[in-house]
Amino acid sequence: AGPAPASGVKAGSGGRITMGFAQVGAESGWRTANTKSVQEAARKAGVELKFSDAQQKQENQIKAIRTFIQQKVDVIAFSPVVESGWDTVLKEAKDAGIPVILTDRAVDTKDTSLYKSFLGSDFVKEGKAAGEWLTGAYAGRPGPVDIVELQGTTGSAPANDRKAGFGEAIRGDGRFRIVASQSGEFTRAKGKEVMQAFLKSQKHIDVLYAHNDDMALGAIQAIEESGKKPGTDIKVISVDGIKDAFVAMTEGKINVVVECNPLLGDQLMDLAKKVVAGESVPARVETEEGVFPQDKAAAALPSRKY
Ligand code: GYE
Repeated sequence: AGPAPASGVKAGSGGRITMGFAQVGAESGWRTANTKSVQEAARKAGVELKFSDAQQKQENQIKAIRTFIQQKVDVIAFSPVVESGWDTVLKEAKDAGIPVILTDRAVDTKDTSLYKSFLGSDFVKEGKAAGEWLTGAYAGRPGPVDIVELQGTTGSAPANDRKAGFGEAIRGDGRFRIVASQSGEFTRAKGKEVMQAFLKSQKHIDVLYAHNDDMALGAIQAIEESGKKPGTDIKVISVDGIKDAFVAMTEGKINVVVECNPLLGDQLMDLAKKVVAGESVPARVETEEGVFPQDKAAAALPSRKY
């Protein structure tokens, strides 16, 4: 016997609610932690989870959502791989009377009635925090400061917003110039490959800004293989805060990590139960996160949960 269903929850199968969850993929350490969090939270909350992995392809996510609609799940949650192109399938879910919760990444639809809530981070704020760390680190020092940027998945909310927030933070100061910027698709392999290309094409690089830790870790390999010291010869700024990045910080190879919390499972299950019960929920639920410069890494490492 599983846990008793929350009162007022629609009886899908024996009182349990069924959630269809369309995940982006398994591209990063962040994503792996996020998937685990959602699966464990569903088990704890007595929610029957239908889980689908889209392998970073929007068409696969749309297919998964259509399957969930056919299966008449009680609620659909998904982390949209890119921001645009969701109106049709979200309309289909709405017409079928199935509530949708966006987790982690946002969509750019103007019609906010197409989903009940968004649960995740403020990626613009993360990008800004990354940029502000940089302007602080170079306070009183001469320029120019040549930056290369490894962007996340093209068209994804975290790539768009982390770029925008960072740009905003450095814009007012002419010393900072982004000399090359390209997608590393949020993966280690691609992060390494693109960094190798940057190291060949750019005469001088002061700073690497990577939109996630996995790309930073891949890029660090490329920097080391080129005979340079990551963290010293090239400063490294990254986002997420996975354990491997904290280890790299303690080794002096990453200078700062802006945290992005993937452990959204419990909050998601709470929201899901409420929307299925017809209760009102906030349109946006934001997670709390910090900034970890290198000198805080060793103390923080043992308590990192992902
Ligand atoms: O930063 C990255 C992952 O959407 C916040 O996706 C998430 C991002 C995360 O692949 O590592």
